Amino acid sequence: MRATLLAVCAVATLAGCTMASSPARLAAQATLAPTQGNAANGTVVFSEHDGKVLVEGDIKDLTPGLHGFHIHEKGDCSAADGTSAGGHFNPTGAQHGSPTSGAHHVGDMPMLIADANGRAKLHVELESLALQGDTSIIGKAVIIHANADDFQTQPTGNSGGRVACGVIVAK
Ligand SMILES: [Cu+2]
Ligand SMILES: [Zn+2]
Repeated sequence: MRATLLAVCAVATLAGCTMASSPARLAAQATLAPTQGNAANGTVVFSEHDGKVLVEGDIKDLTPGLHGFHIHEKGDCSAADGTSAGGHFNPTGAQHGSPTSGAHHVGDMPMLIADANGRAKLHVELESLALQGDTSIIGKAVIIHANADDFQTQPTGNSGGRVACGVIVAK
């Protein structure tokens, strides 16, 4: 599709190429820093297209295994333990759950899976996230938890302490 648009653009250059300059794609990023006593750090990039948001995470220095991974309601990582970010971002008043099945908070994302070296990469498209409008995640915070998310315990998923936090800013 992109190649096609570029070809059209080349042909239409003399006419100003107005049709090919589609609106800038919305994107946002969070740079995660460890909370006190933890080491996890990395980046998460969000890009919206076709009504979905692609989430691309690259996190290092985790403990190996599963980690709850959410967007929390306040873009405030100032507390040493990350609690300043508040609860899960939940603008629709839903229950906590898995983003891939049934009811869930807007801020619920699939768990991070850290390898033996503590590295976790995530690449997933989520329909519930948005970078504009009432459910926009810009200005909220990404939180990584110490333990796995059971996707059942309300309203947290019982995933333990907060090991990293980063505010989501428009890119
Ligand atoms: Cu969380
Ligand atoms: Zn939740």
